[in-house]
Amino acid sequence: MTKSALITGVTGQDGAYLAKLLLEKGYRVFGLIARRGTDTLWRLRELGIEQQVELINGDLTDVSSLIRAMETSQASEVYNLGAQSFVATSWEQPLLTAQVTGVSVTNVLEAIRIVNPTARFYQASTSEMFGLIQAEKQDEKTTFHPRSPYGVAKLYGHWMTINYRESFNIHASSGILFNHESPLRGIEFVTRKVTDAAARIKLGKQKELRLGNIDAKRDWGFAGDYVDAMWLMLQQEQPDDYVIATGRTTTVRDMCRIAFSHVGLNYEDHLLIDPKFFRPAEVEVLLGNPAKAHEKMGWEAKTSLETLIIMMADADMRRVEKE
Ligand code: NDP
Ligand code: GDR
Repeated sequence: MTKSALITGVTGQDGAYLAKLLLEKGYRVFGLIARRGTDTLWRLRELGIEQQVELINGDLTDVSSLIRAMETSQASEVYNLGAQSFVATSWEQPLLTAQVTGVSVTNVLEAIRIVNPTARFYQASTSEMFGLIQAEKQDEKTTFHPRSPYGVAKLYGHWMTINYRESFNIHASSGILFNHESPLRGIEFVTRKVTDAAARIKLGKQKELRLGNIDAKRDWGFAGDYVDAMWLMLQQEQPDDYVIATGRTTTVRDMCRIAFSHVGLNYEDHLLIDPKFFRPAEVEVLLGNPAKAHEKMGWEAKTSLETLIIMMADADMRRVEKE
């Protein structure tokens, strides 16, 4: 029988890649779509799957719509990727972030409990929960210390996932994913902001790039590799929590260097530091240890940062050229 999956956040970066992966595996893919004033389907269109994903209207903050989505989709796997996911915005809208990124996890878990408690659940947790890091390399046992309202909201969702597993025996897993990027990354995130700027400056459409803390270090991987890990988690006999990362960390500065040199520019000629982009509390460095995911699920990151940034810069060159 054909399996059905429900993805919240299907219009986001990960939602699009995961939908494609599940369609390739023969799933019927349902996606929760929130009402917006503008078109949000561009990523599904870029991957050529807009017609294949079955969209269900709903919002993470409206549990009745989630119950309906569970009933309509008859999903046996639910991937909760929807969130207010931009860290900087979480200081400007902390309560919205708490509702959408935090409390809504319980809405989804409740919809599962009410409609089909045998459905398997994936929660999109994050390395932002480590925040002010308590170990040089972070793994599943590292103590959390979130540094933003976003990180705090995600930590609530992480613990509710574990709590529903322990309380109701729901097959609920939490993927603690480190930063992952792609040509489908939102323009507000630093990698895409940089590759887009490199393309625009190269093509004479922009002069400078303004960034905040370029000494911050991140463990960056490719979103296409990371959605494999989400699926693998729900295929395990037992639900569990997994760190998903590359095990390498790089400064924003060096990531800029890679992007600009790929298009034949020197980033130092164009970069300006703008305090507007500094955060009230910064996560200075993140570095994940994905050993458990490798040992238990055979997962590992396949794409280097250089390959990833070049893929993104090339995609942005093509986009900007077409404008
Ligand atoms: P995006 O910001 O690209 O996508 C977020 C998705 O959530 C969009 O589809 C958005 O819909 C949807 N959404 C927002 N608010 C609501 C709402 N109220 N009701 C229903 N849907 C809503 O995120 P990513 O794809 O990058 O990330 C996916 C998940 O993984 C997120 O939860 C993120 O926090 C988490 N994560 C991401 C990491 C990364 O590096 N990318 C790392 C670790 C965790 P719309 O398009 O309509 O706005
Ligand atoms: P992050 O990603 O906050 O790690 O969250 P982002 O790309 O926004 O920032 C990474 C680092 O770059 C520094 N930075 C800037 N960031 C942005 N966006 N814009 C700038 O101009 C800029 N200048 C410097 C930031 O200060 C930060 O240190 C992402 C999101 O996808 C979350 O949803 C996810 O949970 C985490 O990754 C893991």
